[in-house]
Amino acid sequence: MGELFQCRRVSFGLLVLCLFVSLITVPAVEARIRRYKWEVKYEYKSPDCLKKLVIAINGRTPGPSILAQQGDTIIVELKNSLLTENVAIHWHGIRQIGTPWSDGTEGVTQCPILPGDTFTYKFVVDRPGTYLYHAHYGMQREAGLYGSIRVSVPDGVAEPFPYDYDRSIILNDWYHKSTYEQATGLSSRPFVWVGEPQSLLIQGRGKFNCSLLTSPSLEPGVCNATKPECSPYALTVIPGKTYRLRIASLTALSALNFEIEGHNMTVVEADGHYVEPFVVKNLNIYSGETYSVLVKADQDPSRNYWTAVNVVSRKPVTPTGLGLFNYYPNHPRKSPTTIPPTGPLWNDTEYRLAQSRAIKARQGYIHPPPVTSDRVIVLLNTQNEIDGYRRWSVNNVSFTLPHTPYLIALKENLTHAFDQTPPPDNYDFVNYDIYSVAKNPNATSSSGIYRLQFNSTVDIILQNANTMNVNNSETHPWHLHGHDFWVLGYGKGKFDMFNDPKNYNLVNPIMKNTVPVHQFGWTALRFRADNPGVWAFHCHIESHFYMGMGVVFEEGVEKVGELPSSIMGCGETKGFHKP
Ligand SMILES: *[C@@H]1O[C@H](CO)[C@@H](O)[C@H](O)[C@H]1NC(C)=O
Ligand SMILES: *[C@@H]1O[C@H](CO)[C@@H](O)[C@H](O)[C@H]1NC(C)=O
Ligand SMILES: *[C@@H]1O[C@H](CO)[C@@H](O)[C@H](O)[C@H]1NC(C)=O
Ligand SMILES: *[C@@H]1O[C@H](CO)[C@@H](O)[C@H](O)[C@H]1NC(C)=O
Ligand SMILES: *[C@@H]1O[C@H](CO)[C@@H](O)[C@H](O)[C@H]1NC(C)=O
Ligand SMILES: *[C@@H]1O[C@H](CO)[C@@H](O)[C@H](O)[C@H]1NC(C)=O
Ligand SMILES: *[C@@H]1O[C@H](CO)[C@@H](O)[C@H](O)[C@H]1NC(C)=O
Ligand SMILES: *[C@@H]1O[C@H](CO)[C@@H](O)[C@H](O)[C@H]1NC(C)=O
Ligand SMILES: *[C@@H]1O[C@H](CO)[C@@H](O)[C@H](O)[C@H]1NC(C)=O
Ligand SMILES: [Cu+2]
Repeated sequence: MGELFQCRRVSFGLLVLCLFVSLITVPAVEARIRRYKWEVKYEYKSPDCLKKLVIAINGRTPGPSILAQQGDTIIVELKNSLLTENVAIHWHGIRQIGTPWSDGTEGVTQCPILPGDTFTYKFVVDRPGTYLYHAHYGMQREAGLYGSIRVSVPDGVAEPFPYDYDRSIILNDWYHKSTYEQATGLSSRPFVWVGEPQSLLIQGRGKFNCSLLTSPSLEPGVCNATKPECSPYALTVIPGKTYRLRIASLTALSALNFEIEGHNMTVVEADGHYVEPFVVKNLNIYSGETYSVLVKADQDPSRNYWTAVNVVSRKPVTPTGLGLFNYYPNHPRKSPTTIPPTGPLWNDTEYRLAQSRAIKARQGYIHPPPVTSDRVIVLLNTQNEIDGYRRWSVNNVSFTLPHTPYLIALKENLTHAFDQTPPPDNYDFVNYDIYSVAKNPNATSSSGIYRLQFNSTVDIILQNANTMNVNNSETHPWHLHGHDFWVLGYGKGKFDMFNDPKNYNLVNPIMKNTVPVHQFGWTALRFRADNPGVWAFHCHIESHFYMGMGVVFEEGVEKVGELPSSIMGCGETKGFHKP
């Protein structure tokens, strides 16, 4: 039986009273307010044993976890102590219904938070599930500014699967070069690619092989494999118990595969939605996605097992990231003597496509999609150049963020703040060969946005294509702000406007906020434009978004309440900032 939640805003932006209604009982649950005081600061850390500058929250990376219950109001007072750098934090997977200004997307929903300033985010977590937070300014996320959000069901509500313990694990890739050096290379002519990451991190810990460092100028101890800080993450389990692992990926580049040696996993949640359970040996996970899997500690308890992450979809250069599945009471530092899992073949696109297709909404928790849509937007993903600068484009338009955030520009009628010409809804799909190197050396860049009819149903077809290298296409995980969308289907090759929609899953499609478009393939999504605000939709690969791989949707902006002046102060909004 599905639950039904009724939330009523009793005092705008302050308190949301949620009533949980079931067929049997009607208990009233008053939502709580959870306050956090965070200071964002550069610190020296050694996540993979090499000491470098990272951005930490209250001294930690990953930052503190937000643990809340459905309907709670989260208040984060964020102090920017970066000295010379702006910041903004996005609450990934939280729809921000009624609070679009708290989405944390610099240039879209707010001005950046200046060094020394304190900014308060305030929003309601209206659905249970596994979510994330991370920096959304420049390429700052890669510097370590991220963490997890876990929203539990209300008291007295049972989840549709039993488990004994609940653990959150964030997977990441890790670069030794600073985000500045990477961003500079990406926006240079000639182009300097960031390359593959040096390490893979499990819950903020990895192990770089210090012997690979050749620079004689390094002071001793800069790379130190015995630092406790970079000892492998140990997940300690009690024999016989079942663990819910909330696995999330916030990689800058890599698609990952997660595996626990000798243990199967049952997938039960994706991006905050219950999944019709299915068993996997290993799980593909793309940047911005979250999954819950159930694992039973039912193997020989006399030893520990590896947890392993491997790069898939790109030819791996980065070594396997390792952690320990530690059976109590074995020592949590005792490595198994077995060979760690190497994951599926990195280039097995069929395997990844099949796993994507296996993710369906759980019986009893299906929210059926509208059967038709009002508008179809096809987004061709290509790599190209603008005046010799390497870019990513969508329908030949490479996205650039305006200096004045859209939300403010639209509410205040600042029509000069961004390009008023909307980007195209389509591309020349009759003549465009998705398998050949893009022949468009001069794409255009634009800050134009898609304006959606409020409450209309919108289909998005993500169409992948060849990059600027022969026979090469990349996996792009697309993330939508402010919404969950139904995943109607995945396909290979060029989307067929007439036949492919006939095979859409309108029965039990999963709802998600992040979805991959596989190499040379397409992915079809549907959502209802019912959340007043301005929302980014972009590739979650840090360098791709930085290079223009994104779009912005506006819907019902006239319904948005009065904007807080704290989000203003940049671009054309300087005069609106009343401190
Ligand atoms: C670390 O790198 C060195 C130098 O290339 C190599 O000899 C050694 O086997 C590597 N160690 C591991 C654990 O991979
Ligand atoms: C490496 O780290 C260990 C453990 O913290 C410490 O005892 C040792 O002195 C460090 N080595 C160097 C060269 O700094
Ligand atoms: C994992 O699942 C596969 C396929 O269902 C099965 O053959 C295998 O025995 C399972 N392994 C474990 C450790 O349960
Ligand atoms: C996948 O890559 C391996 C080497 O990494 C190669 O041997 C194999 O032929 C590739 N398979 C396909 C289908 O391209
Ligand atoms: C912006 O324009 C709309 C529509 O013309 C109008 O209703 C609204 O009052 C204007 N807002 C401001 C701040 O001028
Ligand atoms: C992109 O623009 C170029 C140059 O104007 C044009 O040749 C190409 O066909 C366009 N590509 C698409 C997919 O519309
Ligand atoms: C691309 O644009 C540049 C600068 O506007 C121009 O010099 C060049 O000829 C153009 N290239 C092509 C292939 O159109
Ligand atoms: C949005 O559309 C749905 C379906 O047509 C309708 O039930 C709902 O009342 C509409 N909501 C608003 C706010 O217009
Ligand atoms: C690209 O792929 C096609 C089809 O698989 C193949 O015929 C061709 O030789 C490949 N080209 C290169 C340069 O690898
Ligand atoms: Cu991408």
